[in-house]
Amino acid sequence: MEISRSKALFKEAQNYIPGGVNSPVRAFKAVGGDPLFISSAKGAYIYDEDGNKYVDLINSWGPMILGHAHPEIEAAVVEAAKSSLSFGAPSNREITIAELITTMVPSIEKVRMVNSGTEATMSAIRLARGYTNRDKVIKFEGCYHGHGDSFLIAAGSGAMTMGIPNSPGVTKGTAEDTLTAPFNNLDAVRKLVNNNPDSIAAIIIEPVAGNMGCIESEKSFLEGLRSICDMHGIVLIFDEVMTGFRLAKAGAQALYGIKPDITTLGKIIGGGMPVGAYGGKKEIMDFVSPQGPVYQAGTLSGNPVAMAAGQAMLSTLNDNPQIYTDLESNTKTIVDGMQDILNDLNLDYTMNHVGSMYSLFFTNQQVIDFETAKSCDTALFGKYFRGLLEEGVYIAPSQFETLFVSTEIKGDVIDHILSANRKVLKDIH
Ligand code: HOZ
Repeated sequence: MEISRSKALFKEAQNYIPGGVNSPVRAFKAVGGDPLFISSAKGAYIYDEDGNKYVDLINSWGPMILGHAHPEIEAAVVEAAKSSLSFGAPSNREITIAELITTMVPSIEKVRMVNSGTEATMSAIRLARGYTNRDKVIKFEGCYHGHGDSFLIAAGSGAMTMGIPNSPGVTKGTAEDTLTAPFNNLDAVRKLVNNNPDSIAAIIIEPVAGNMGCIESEKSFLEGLRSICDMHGIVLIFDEVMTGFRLAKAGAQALYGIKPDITTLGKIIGGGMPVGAYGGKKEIMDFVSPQGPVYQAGTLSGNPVAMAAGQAMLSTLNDNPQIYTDLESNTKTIVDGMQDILNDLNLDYTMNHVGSMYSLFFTNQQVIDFETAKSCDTALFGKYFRGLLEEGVYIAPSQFETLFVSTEIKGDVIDHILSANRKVLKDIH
């Protein structure tokens, strides 16, 4: 495969951009080789600057659930752009999307729009702290909630990929206010809560973890968190930046039947534009400024073009529930097919799969938390990644990310994914 133009662009980019990329995982450091510079994408496919075509299983890390350049979303953006790219003042679209979100996600009674998932999670814990008048938060090892200081403690995703789950630059004071527990371990949470009476403002969790690969929560674990929070006046925050509008209209909380106090959203909510949101119980959300004392603001928050994209995306999902059934069954076809290949080759790997998210882990252990995710053979993953690229399949360049299936990944595209996997898995062993 010829990627000389991507190589040249990467070299040039490093003169002006730290590491040549605007988000670390994209540098391919964990898998070796040079990152692809992308020139366009349509439907199930993404095209690099050298004209190579790949099936896209990253889908912009989740937002492109309907595939790339979806006609209705594109049209909504073009139409909105004609009336100015930004107002910095309230507009009608903000009401429409807020109403849509509160309808689709029943635990959200009021919602505040921001510009990214990181902003959403940072704001959500400030709100929880202001509401409870407490300082500490509990997060889970390997969960990633964006790059806010409080969350770069035992963080997954790019931080884990780069081997820096605790970042320099986070002050000792901030780090001390973040307590961590192993994912799926309720006893550890009970212990933290008992050892820190009346000082925990929030427990934040990805109900289906997507940032140490895809790992499902046990239902009893989430139910246990809900009852600990109720018992101790702690705000339960579900970070559904990845899972929101993906696993169901109402996200993972609908799958588990558990209502968090606050939900953070991102990715799909913007249809590919930079949008995030946090919302939840009215009583808590009314603590947000200007209604309440907890300050949070943004020049581009509620941006009209971004709201138009989000509205087109969410209303398509809301009006077509069949999308979720199809996504789930297409993902199952991929996962079952891969499992058959792994069994035929007598290979000992773990596949995790929830709805349209899945991960193949290069370990013979069951992957249920950060420790088991870390048991993976990342060098072998690198070989697998590079092999798939050669076969025209683009997956996340890290063992510690999940893959996202779009509605465009079906039929022949699935056949291509499976035949590429058969060849590559055979080759690398
Ligand atoms: N780390 C994010 C996904 N879990 C974003 C990665 C990227 O956009 O490069």
